[in-house]
Amino acid sequence: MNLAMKISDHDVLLVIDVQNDFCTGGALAVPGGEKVVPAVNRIAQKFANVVLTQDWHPEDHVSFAPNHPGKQPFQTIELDYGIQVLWPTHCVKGTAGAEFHRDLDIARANLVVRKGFRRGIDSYSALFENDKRTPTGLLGYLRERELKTVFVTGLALDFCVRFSAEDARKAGFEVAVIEDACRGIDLGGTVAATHQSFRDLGISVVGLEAFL
Ligand code: VGL
Ligand code: ZN
Repeated sequence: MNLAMKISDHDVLLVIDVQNDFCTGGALAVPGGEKVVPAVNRIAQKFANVVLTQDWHPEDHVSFAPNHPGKQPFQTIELDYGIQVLWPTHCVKGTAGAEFHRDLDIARANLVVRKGFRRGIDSYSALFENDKRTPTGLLGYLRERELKTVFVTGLALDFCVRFSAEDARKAGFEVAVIEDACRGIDLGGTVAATHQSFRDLGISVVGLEAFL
């Protein structure tokens, strides 16, 4: 039986934050982060529409633990938009850590969305920043391009992939997360919470084989 999925011109592959700082040796390394690269490259060949996101922070960003004296990475603080995890300094705009992994086939992308560039707001989702209101512009792009189904890959499964998939689903798109083209951080159960949320919202979780 041929399981190959038929990709249409209304489908888009969203590749989240496949950047050096989220790969082995990076400032906020996701275990096995670089392992998504060959999978993403293979899948991307099947899509006419590929969008990359790039985490892109100023050095004084509110999400960086060193900007909060006495705080350690992975502790949380309360901001006006809610609880914020404090991260090691990562993906500072213009640095090598913020560059895409060198083997990522970035030539396949027709759009790169940078996010997290406002000092006072973090942005996990590719659609809305962490205040849930400030748009990145991607929603308008998806609608204007008449894209209907969003396939999500990349890093990290339980943060930026999760919030991007959730926001796309809530905005009315069909959403599928290609799990073996993602890796998670898993901070105290966040991967399990991600799977539960995907079930609750009707976000499909699919395997790589369907695309090969
Ligand atoms: C991410 C934490 C902080 C991600 C980005 O790409 O999942 N996580 N910034
Ligand atoms: Zn970040």
